[in-house]
Amino acid sequence: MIRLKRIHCLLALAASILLLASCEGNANEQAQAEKASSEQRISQPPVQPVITRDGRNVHIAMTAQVTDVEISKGVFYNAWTFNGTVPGPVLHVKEGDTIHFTLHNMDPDVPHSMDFHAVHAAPSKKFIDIMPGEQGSFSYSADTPGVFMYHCGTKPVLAHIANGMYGMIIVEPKDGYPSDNEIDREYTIVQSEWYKEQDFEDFLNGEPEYVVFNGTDYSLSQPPLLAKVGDTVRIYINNAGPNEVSSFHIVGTIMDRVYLDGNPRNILYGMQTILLPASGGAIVEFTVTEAGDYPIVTHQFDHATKGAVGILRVTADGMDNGDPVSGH
Ligand SMILES: [Cu+2]
Repeated sequence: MIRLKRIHCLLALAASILLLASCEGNANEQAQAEKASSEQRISQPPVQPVITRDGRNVHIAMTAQVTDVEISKGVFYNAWTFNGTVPGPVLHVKEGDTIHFTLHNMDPDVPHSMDFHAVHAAPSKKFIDIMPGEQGSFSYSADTPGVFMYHCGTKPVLAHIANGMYGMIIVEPKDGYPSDNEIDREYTIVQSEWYKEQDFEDFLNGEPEYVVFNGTDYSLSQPPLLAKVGDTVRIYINNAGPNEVSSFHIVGTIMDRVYLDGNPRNILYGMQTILLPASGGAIVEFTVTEAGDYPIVTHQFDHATKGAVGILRVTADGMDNGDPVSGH
């Protein structure tokens, strides 16, 4: 198993031995102290993002941090996160806004960065690494409406996404969606995979241990999502991967409208299942006509069985009736 967080310590140890051969004892002590400190499992409390608006300028301040997150009941993963949660916070901006983004890297060991799929930007200038303990600020305009992934883009990207550094940014169209006035309820779902903790070999060649919605294998069933009979429901969905596609499906209904990648011009009608590539997003809308529990799944049932199941509970008054969830 490769412990990525320790690579720099090993490099420091190697450098110390090469460059300070005459002080071998001191170098070894220093390297060992660094190694010991980096091997302490830290868990930094979640820090709330700070988001303020000034006209068409949106200021977003986020953290990169190491935090234990619960991925199944009683199962914790020492994750690399944005703001201490996986997925990171859902960001909302409007088409035409300028995003002024600041990333504070609280991780004591590893550089991190931010890659917004919602913007045009030179990655070599705007998605650059922020060193441990430092912060960086970047500005970009959000000119394309949609439902986009954001993620850490630091190499190896696979490790940073598999360890939890991703989330959803919604760029609302300047004129809204054609169906806005029909929507009664909205939810956001990010699908992703969990592998063996901090195990790059498993990220690369293994199978996910969990495939989840919103970070855990129970987040959308305990408690269930809710709707009232007759409601039209909108779900913003994004598949963070890092490796698998999603075959997004809601049992017992048909998606009346789908906006692929959340663009109002990419509209499809009457869809049973939508394919979301890794990083892909969509808005799905449907009307629930009968009371009951509607499972939300990826129709790749190995992945659903590994956790990617939610429940939309539809009741006469839209309140939870407290029944045990019934689902797939
Ligand atoms: Cu990162």
